[in-house]
Amino acid sequence: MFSVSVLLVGILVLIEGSALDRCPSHLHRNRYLKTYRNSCFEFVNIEVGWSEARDLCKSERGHLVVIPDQGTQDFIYRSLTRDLRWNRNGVWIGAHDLITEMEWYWITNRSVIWENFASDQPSCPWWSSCLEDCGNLRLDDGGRWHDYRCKLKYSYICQYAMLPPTTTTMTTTTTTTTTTTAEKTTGVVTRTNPTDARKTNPSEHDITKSPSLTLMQHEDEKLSAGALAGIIVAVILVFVAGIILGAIFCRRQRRSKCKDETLDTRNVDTSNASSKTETENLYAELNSSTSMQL
Ligand SMILES: [Ca+2]
Repeated sequence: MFSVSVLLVGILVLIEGSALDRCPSHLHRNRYLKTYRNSCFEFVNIEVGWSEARDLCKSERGHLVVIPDQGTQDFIYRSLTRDLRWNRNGVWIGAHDLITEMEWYWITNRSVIWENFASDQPSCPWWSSCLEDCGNLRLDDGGRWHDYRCKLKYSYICQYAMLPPTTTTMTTTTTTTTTTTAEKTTGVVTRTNPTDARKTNPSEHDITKSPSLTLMQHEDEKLSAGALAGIIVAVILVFVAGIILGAIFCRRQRRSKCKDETLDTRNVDTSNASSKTETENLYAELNSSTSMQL
């Protein structure tokens, strides 16, 4: 009896959901909520002062938008102009110099390193009281930044950290069993999802991990390989025997044919000799009769 069991384990990693699904669940899903890299951005089209905008973003567990590079700047400007057709002249961003004049920080307490201020911005001329401490992205100046008085009212953009991607690991186990006896051969193929199996029979998952079962599977595979090799050798032997028998048969057929041809040739020679003797006898009788007449 041969018993063959093959255990296949596949691991499928699925990353589910779109980028918007990774935004905080309390945010409204609409055209004003967008994603870029690992952040969600909410474009708020109501006009408030900078401090109020800051507090509103914070109350939603976010912060005023931080623009650390050209890529983010392009995303914000493209969203406002091309996608949302923003009908305001400017929006509040998270840059400010509220702590120390002309030392600009983001709302996240990081220094403003990459910046997109207009050529004459930020400004603090000697004759002014330098009250312009809040950053404003100007749509009427190609998206460049200006420092504005924080009490002015503008729309604003809140930024939120994306939730980590959802990763699901699914393990699939395939078991094939074949049993062969002298009287009959039975093949059984079953596919088992271990997740379902654990639900119905918790102990089954542990059995598949048993070292003794793994050893039995290896022994079965060895037996199967031996049986296959035996079948191949038997087929080769039968094939070779057929070739040899065929060659012997053909050789005998050729010999029989040659004998027949030789016998036919001999019969022809004998017939020719007999005809020759009869001709000679007739010729002799003719000569004898001619000489008697003379
Ligand atoms: Ca200032």
